Amino acid sequence: MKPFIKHSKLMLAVAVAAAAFTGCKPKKAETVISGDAAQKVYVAPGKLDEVYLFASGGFSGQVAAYGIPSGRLLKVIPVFSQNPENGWGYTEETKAMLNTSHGFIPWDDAHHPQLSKTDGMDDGRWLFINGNNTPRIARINLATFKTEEILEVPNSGGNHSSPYCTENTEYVVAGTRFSVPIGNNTDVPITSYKENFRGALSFINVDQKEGNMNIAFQLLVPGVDYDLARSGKGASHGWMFFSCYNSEQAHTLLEVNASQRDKDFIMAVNWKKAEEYVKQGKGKKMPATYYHNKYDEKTHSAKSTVEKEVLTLDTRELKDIVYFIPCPKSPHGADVSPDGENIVASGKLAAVIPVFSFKKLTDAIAKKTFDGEFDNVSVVKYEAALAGEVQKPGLGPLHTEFDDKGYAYTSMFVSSEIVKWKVDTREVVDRVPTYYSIGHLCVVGGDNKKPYGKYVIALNKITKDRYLPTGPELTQSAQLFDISGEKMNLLLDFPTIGEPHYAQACPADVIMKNQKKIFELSKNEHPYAAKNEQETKVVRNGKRVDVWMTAIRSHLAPDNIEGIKQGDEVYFHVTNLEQDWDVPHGFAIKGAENTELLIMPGETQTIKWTPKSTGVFPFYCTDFCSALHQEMQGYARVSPANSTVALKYGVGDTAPKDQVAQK
Ligand code: RUQ
Ligand code: CUA
Repeated sequence: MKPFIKHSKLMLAVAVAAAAFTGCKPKKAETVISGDAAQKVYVAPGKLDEVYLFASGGFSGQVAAYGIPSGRLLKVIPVFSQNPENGWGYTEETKAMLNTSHGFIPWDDAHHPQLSKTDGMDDGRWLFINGNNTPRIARINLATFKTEEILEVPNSGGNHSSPYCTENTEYVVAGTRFSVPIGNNTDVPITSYKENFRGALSFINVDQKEGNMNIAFQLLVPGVDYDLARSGKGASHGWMFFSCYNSEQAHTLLEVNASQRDKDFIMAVNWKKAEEYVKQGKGKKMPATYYHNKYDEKTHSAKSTVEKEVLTLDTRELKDIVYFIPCPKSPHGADVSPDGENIVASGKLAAVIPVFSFKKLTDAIAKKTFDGEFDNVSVVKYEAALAGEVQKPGLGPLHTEFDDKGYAYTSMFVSSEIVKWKVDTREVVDRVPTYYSIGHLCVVGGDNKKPYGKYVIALNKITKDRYLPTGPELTQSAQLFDISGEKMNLLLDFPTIGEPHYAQACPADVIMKNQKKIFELSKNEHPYAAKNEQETKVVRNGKRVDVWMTAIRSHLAPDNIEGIKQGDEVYFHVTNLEQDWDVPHGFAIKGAENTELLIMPGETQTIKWTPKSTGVFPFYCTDFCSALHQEMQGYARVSPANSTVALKYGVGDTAPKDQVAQK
């Protein structure tokens, strides 16, 4: 059934390699830093960095933006996890962003940030990132550095080969890592993997104006693990390349059982062909329940919609959409050279790095130079698609990115180094140790048609002795290398939030040109916005009390509220009236059980408060906003449930005056 691959008994070799795979330390932990390294990373106070680095927080579920070369942390952008700093996922407006078909899921494991592309170049519009565990794709607006949309991906498990943009962000592509049972009967024995488990590769259409995402179609593909992907570009525009492991189709002890074969696969996907089939009506609608959450910048609020079906194309029937290329030993990264001609596949347990030629691949497909089929997918002969192999690259190749001078940089997990090699000759020209156990790496614009180059950033798994110790958990870290010369030079270690799983970097001006400084108050369509102090009010509706509040330097309005009763649900809707850059206000009230607010200029945000006792409760602004920030405070009085204290509110002259004590 699988004539093209020898079943060799490599158990021992695998065990040895796997033992080594836990990471080893280069012999010499102290590197010699050349004298000018400090100067190269020194960004003088008041000066701006040259490059933005967007790194995922890995298991933190967030994204962080850093300046390069300084390594300064600029902002943590909350995505999949609640963030009390700014109320993300706690405020009434943002809670819906974390809705899924599994309920409200306020965390995830985020792996691969991906900058949107125009003509194969980072365009500074959006940053996409995958939620791995509860499969979702998020879109961050880079004008505001806010997460604007989160789309759940059905039929997926471990949304890992994801998200990858096509050349003009026609699609964001999300492949499943785990194959799972799909369709109407998913309650099947795990041992029926080969019969019942399938992979799904989702092509998510991106609206070019607003960025809105929708699943255009899903390809149903053989049941293996789809690990990583990259889009074709230039010569290979219209194609997508996925690395696949577990071609053994094992469902238990994959460490051993998925390392049996000499070769797994790269899957080449002709998505232009898939589009044709969709146009011809060959897609089938499949029932599927998944959430689609959108944050509207006008109402400053998120809404969830529940989608009920997904269009699928079955590659068992539509055979000329996908092809397998054999690829040595558990491939991890599948990366495409700037011209789109070379596909670099890194086998975690392989001794060489195979580089496939897009031209040879398409010739082989045209001539049907196949070596049988795997689960109804044609397998192209290895040699027929191969441009050549990088010999003796190091141990444990994972990921490759490219510079502007024709070189590739591959991360080596086991030998803990970056290896530089020439793309056209595949000869290794330099290697440099990383501290320690590098996973991904990131060249500035390293997946673009014209990479910016200059720096490579190592995203390391272990820091051991590199920083002051902080108990059992040490900081996570990245390392910056200068790649402008022949030799790579280490410049800087810098700590990161969470696990810096993967990162993308682009020149600062690409991002800076689109920056938004305020939200226009006149365009605020939040239903509870108070656009000036005259519009502030407090309204009771049964047990619900809504407070239309404003914040401006340096008072909140209203700042005296009476007539709230125990058992009430109080909603503070706070509008920041400022129209100046960098003047947020905060809001907190004693006993608030969820979070504080941090409200940007022109924005309205809401906190729900259910006072648990009677008394007078102070509230105040939490963001130091002016010399009189400390005066930006007020009181809410809470009376017993049966009290007759009337609802009254105001500020200054309008503050409740008939303060005769009521019982
Ligand atoms: S994978 S360390 Cu989750 Cu991006 Cu290669
Ligand atoms: Cu507003 Cu402090």
